[in-house]
Amino acid sequence: MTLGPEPPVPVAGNGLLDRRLFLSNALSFGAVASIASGSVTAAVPDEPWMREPGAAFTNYGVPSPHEKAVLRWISATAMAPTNGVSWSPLHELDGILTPSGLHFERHHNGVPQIDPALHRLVINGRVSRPLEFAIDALLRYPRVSRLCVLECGGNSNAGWQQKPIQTAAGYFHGLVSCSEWSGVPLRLLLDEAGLEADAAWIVAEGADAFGMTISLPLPKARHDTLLALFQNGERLRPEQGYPLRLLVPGWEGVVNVKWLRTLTVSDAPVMARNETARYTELQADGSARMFTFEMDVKSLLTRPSGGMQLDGPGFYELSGLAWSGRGRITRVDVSADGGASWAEAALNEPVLAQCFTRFRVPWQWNGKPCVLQSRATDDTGAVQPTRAALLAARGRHGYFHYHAIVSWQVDADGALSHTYVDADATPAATAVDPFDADW
Ligand SMILES: Nc1nc2c(c(=O)[nH]1)N[C@H]1C(S)=C(S)[C@@H](COP(=O)(O)O)O[C@H]1N2
Ligand SMILES: [Mo]
Repeated sequence: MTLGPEPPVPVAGNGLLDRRLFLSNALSFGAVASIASGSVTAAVPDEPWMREPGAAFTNYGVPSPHEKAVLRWISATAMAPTNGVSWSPLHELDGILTPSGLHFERHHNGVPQIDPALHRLVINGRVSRPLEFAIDALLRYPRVSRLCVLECGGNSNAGWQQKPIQTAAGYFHGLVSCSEWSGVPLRLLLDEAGLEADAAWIVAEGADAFGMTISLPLPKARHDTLLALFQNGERLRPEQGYPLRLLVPGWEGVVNVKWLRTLTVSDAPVMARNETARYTELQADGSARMFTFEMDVKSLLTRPSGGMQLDGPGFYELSGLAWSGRGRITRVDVSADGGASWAEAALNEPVLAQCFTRFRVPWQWNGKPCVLQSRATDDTGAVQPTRAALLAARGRHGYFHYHAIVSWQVDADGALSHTYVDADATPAATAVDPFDADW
């Protein structure tokens, strides 16, 4: 790294700078660039809002009216308005926590309005004592809290399409959100009910008008699965499963059953629609991928990202999110030359297993067209694949678990768009019908 007034030497192609730039006492930001709006010559004038008292206290705060464009983007059809998703605006957010009101949603048939006084959780099946719990009773059990992501298995699935989709980063990758969840370890209640010798799976059912059932292997249910009652400090939002949901850290969204009603212990999976017709994928060799519970290592640059506009050559911070359902992020590399060279990004603390990790890297843009990418590695050694490698491994029948490196094209005028850097030689197996979308 260069000291003094000299600009720092790039560590990778097209102006990527050393991640320790801001940590070094020897370097000042002024050595890189000045982004200030101007220099001050006169006294700073008072603003109108300094001359009268501000607004009164509120019982429940809401964001500034100037931030009203920061919204979830809803995709549901007019024919079935209660079956669809809403995407988290990841490109508008910073840090690792998703505000509860911006957590992505996936409902198969709307959000039930449940009276917690009437709601019950039943544990039955292969247990020695079938049990019923009122919410008030569950609130008396010991709880644990943990930060972790929840990601739909269908997140980012537009990546399987032959043409790069042009939409904001969050409206392409935002079927993932990160919260602090608090609740009762499921193990406590299973042990209280007493598991029978052949117990191997748990079939969970929600209380919405979808009649959703899904099977969860018992080891994961006993390992770290939570009966979540709280999200980001307050009780769950109705959209996230109020008053009670399963929280299965690192596993695909569909097993995180909302509005949880029954847990039936069984010796085999139930083979419901969402584990046979959906979340199961035909492979090139004729076999099918099933019960692909763990979400893979993944990352994307959120700022800047597709649809954004750079304000001329000069200094930018590249920032994004990395996560892995299998463990902790150990490293994120960023490229500004389409993957030809890489600079290691700084990881903001905390860096936790199955949680969003925020990464940042300083960048000096020279004003020429280039391609920005990020590549995450987790503590199992898994490295986020290129799109070409993912297509080669999974074929063209893919719909779920798309986690390839994301490429943002920067044009000479500073406009960013989504691009694929590898030529897409293999023809798509089937045309993707956007109205047949299912997550
Ligand atoms: N009861 C019930 N649970 C459900 C669903 C649902 O429609 N009904 N959708 C599932 C799917 S596919 C996903 S991705 C997650 C989404 O959780 P969220 O809406 O809190 O983001 O909930 C899962 N649990
Ligand atoms: Mo999902």
